[in-house]
Amino acid sequence: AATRAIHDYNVYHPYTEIDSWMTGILIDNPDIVSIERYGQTYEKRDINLLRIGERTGAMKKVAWMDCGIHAREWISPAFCQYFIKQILQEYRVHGSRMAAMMKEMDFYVTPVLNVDGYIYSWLNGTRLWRKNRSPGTGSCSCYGTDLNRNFNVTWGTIGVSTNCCSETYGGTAALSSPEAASVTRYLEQRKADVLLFLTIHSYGQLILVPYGNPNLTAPNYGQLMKVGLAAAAEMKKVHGMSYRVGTSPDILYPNSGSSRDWARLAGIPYSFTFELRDNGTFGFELPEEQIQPACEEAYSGAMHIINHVHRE
Ligand code: ING
Ligand code: ZN
Repeated sequence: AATRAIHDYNVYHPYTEIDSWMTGILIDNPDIVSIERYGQTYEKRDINLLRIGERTGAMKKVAWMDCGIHAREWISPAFCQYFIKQILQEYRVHGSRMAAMMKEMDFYVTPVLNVDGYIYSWLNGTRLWRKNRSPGTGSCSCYGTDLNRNFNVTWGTIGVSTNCCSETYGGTAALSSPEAASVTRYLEQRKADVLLFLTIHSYGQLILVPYGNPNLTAPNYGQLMKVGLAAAAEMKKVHGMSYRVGTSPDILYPNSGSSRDWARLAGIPYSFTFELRDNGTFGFELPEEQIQPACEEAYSGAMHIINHVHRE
């Protein structure tokens, strides 16, 4: 531990640094943290999550969070790092709410889901890469499937492209990407215990609820909106920033094949997409000075939702 550099949460990190940070978190918190490799990317890199919670021996509820499904949204992996640091710090405070919560609930956090894409976005000239890094098929020579259009929920129907050069190319079939397939396979096994699915994107300052397909309505839509609006109110208190709440067709445009929609359809009761800062001034290239305030407000929104689902 003495030789390990202090991790700076206020800068963006290349994947190798996030990977060693994960190991460091494990070494520093072996009593409540484990690392689970639940899949591989197209380029055969491991997809890892950190499981965080007290080992009680009893059945526990699960809150899922994934970051970095879209490569260029760098504030998203930065938020997962901040989130993990923060919940560990709060857990160590004797008698804290987090200490009590971690007896009943585990956090499963994937700091970077689209590992290949994230690494590619750090190379020269490809900062704004979004998709994964699978090559096109047949006569199409562009790279990448949009992982957030590749899940098995009204796949390929709306707000998605069949052109493999498009930023929203949905892939050759539902779950044609190993990344979306890994998340699906993993959660199908334990979805009965998963209360919350929270997937982190940028930008736009939104809290999106299911469904992206306007023909579907979540049975608990009213409850999702109520909790989402309350989370947005908490977020506004932190630095005065406004986050809009709703389905993507209500707020922007419809889409299909997103992980949020799949999670709700699979039976996970609470499923949200966070679109973090900003509103377009810097867009995906959010300056590092804004990492901390963006994470602070997102944390208060996420914790509002987590406290709610934990009380349910
Ligand atoms: N946005 C998400 C996307 O997959 C989304 C979610 C969908 C927002 C449709 C609005 C409308 O496109 C980003 N930023 O990735
Ligand atoms: Zn995104």
